[in-house]
Amino acid sequence: MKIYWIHAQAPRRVLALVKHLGIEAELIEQDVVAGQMQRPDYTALNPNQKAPTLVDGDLVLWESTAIMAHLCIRAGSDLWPAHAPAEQVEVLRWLAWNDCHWAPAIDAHYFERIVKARFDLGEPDQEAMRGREADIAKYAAVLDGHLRGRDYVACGRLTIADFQLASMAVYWREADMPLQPYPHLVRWLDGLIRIPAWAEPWPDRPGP
Ligand SMILES: N[C@@H](CCC(=O)N[C@@H](CS)C(=O)NCC(=O)O)C(=O)O
Repeated sequence: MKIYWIHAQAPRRVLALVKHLGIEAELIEQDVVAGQMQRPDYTALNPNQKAPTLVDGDLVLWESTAIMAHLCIRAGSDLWPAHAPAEQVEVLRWLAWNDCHWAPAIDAHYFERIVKARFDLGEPDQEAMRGREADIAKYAAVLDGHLRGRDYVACGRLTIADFQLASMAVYWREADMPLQPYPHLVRWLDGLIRIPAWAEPWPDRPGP
């Protein structure tokens, strides 16, 4: 099995899961700055020219959510509840909520503060971050309310929904995301970081 990745939040979910489940895979970093994902051989695998991409025998799969589900099925892990339809619905609700509401609310802070610094893309655009703060307040309140009395987002245990929702929010302090007023959300994020594979997901460097 091969997994193509870059140092960014969607591949981070997949790399953390690979490590957490002890899956054997060849992890191949792509040079995003050199445009490696725009090359024809990579584009043939992933026409979006993004990471992650998984190749498992004849299966070529992109979208980190689908890749996480595939890895769980292959490893027999209930982080994706393949044999429990009601739990699947519960996890799917949060995966969809992430992609439609939570990620778009927090991605400006993640991009402006984390990605720009990582890839040397210049100064953060304060206005871009300020423009998202109303949405952050709205959706952080939803997640915080849900996490009151819960340690995980779905099914009362760790699932791929936790990795999905936390992949940008894990950087909330460095990214200045205004999440301090949401104690249950902060407790959940601080709890996840005690999972070794979540705290250190990268094959080639320490830290989150
Ligand atoms: N929805 C996709 C997102 C893929 C994506 O946007 N990947 C980003 C990194 S988080 C990427 O490859 N960016 C590099 C680029 O756009 O050139 C997934 O979950 O896999």
